Amino acid sequence: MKVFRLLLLAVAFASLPAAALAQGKAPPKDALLYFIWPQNGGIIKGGFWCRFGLRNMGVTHAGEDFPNSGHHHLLIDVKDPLDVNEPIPQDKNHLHFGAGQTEARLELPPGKHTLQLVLGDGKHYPFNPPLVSEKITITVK
Ligand SMILES: [Cu+2]
Repeated sequence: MKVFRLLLLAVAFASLPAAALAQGKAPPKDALLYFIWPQNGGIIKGGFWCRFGLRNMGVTHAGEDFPNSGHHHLLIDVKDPLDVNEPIPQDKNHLHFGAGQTEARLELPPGKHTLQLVLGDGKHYPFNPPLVSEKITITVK
């Protein structure tokens, strides 16, 4: 009887590591993150409003942990791949919209720029697999 009980314990512990290591939450399969504006290849004069689109998930504030929701992040001219095991960096190339904003006024220097949206959870981690928009290129005149 004792042997049987030990065996049960071993099974219970064996199933723990996978759950403990899971970092990002999976987004719903039909979730879609996209730019409403600007569009890929767009030519823009001066400052502009960048508008974020999200389908089949909700927008919340940073720090909030509701299921199937997160806040927007805008990656400007970022070439490094996204690490789903690390929070999204916070600097002039990685903008966080932790108040639940769905648009931002941008003033970028003239030239070509890439923009990409990433949805992050309440702790600023990307989902896993990451929910990202198409990376678009715009030209600022
Ligand atoms: Cu964030």
